[in-house]
Amino acid sequence: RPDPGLPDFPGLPADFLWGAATSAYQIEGAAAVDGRTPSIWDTFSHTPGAVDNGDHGDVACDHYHRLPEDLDLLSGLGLDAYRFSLSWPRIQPGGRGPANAKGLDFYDRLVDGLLERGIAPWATLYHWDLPQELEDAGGWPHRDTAYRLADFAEIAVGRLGDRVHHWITLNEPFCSAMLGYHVGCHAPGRKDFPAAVRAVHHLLLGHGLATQRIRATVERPAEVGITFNPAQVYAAGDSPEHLDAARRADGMGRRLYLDPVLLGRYPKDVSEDLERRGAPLPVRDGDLEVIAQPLDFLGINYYFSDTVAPGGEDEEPRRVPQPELPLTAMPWEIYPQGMTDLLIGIDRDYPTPPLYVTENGAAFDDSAFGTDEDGRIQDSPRTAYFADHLAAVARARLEGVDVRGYFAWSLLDNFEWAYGYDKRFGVVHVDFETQRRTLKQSAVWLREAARNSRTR
Ligand code: PNW
Repeated sequence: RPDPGLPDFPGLPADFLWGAATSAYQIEGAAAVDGRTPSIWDTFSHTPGAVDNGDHGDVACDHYHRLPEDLDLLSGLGLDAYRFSLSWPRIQPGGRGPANAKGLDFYDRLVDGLLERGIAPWATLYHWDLPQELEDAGGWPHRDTAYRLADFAEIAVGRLGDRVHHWITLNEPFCSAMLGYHVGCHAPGRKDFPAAVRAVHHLLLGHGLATQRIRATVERPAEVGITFNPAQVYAAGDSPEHLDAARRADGMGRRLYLDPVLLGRYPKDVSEDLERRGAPLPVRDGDLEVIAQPLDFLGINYYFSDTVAPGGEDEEPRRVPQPELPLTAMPWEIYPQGMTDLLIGIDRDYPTPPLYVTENGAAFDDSAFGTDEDGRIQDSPRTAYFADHLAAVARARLEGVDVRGYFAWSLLDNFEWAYGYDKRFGVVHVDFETQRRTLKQSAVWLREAARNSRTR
């Protein structure tokens, strides 16, 4: 019988996949251990002024040295799947050449530990930690980097593909390209729009090449997908100018990524716009066939929506704050219906493979919440965020969208990129002085909600 106070999600089937997610640079630490070389995030985070409080991932959650404890923690949450990423500079230092045995051994232990505990491993190949040497050779704006990703995929899948059956090539190429090479708030911190547009194309090319390589390497059937964070855009008004601003924001934030991968072509309005802005997509003959490999699933990360109006910088659409919406600590607006609309829109606009929400979650100032008698942080706003967004996923399913799972971001409080350790997304609290882990109430809620939905 469902516990009182535990919401039921009538749209979610009993075999819905419940998981939690992390990424390598955000949790592992052990930055210079066992042959790992620097990634662009090591360089960037050690650049004065780049990350809040001068934080970096040298130690992070020290997950590399605390693997058994963290696996037990995860096991205690009773989830079906764990999404993690592989550190490229740990597995293939410098981004070229032979594999580093000690780096691969770590992921062997991780995967075996998950399987022993009955948790399905979902591996992301690239969650932003490009080997610095590849950046020095030109990074993602340089075409060769796409081929390097395919070689890395072969190493990773060659070693783990007998046990890992779900592979995600890229996490959020929008962030890698636009935040890394245009806005400059993420590694490598460049501010060069034409370079960022070249990065978009080469990331997607790398995705296609890696997908081909995974399928050529692994004997057992592997499911391959990619994770996007497509913008969910609303127009702030009805005027033709407003609708045009929304079209452009949707073009740069959603269609620029989904069209090539799912339709095999770039959106014409967007590529013309990019040419006009002196930032053409460097497409060569045959690239789009590579990029549009059939996929087994599509990963969607959702945190917030965008409402836009004309008249931003460089004639770009401008984001209009929605003051009636509550905020997380980021501060990001909380709008669960945006997730329903996003999933329905993707299903409507594309021939989509099965969808999975590969990230969703919220940062809150946990120090403002009390603790219960078990020492658990009473993070009810985070629990409410999960509950409201799972309800939003359930509504999309009831509308016929084939969304099959949900990964909470994140298992642990971790290195939140440009914001460092102050922004806490974990369902497990981490004391970064002592490395002590403590469950938050949201973790217990997730466990119970998953169990409830399975036995309904
Ligand atoms: C995602 N934005 O990043 C990443 O996949 C995670 O590694 C990260 O910790 C999580 O979301 C929370 O931020 C994003 O500025 C970073 O729009 C920035 C943005 C979106 C997603």
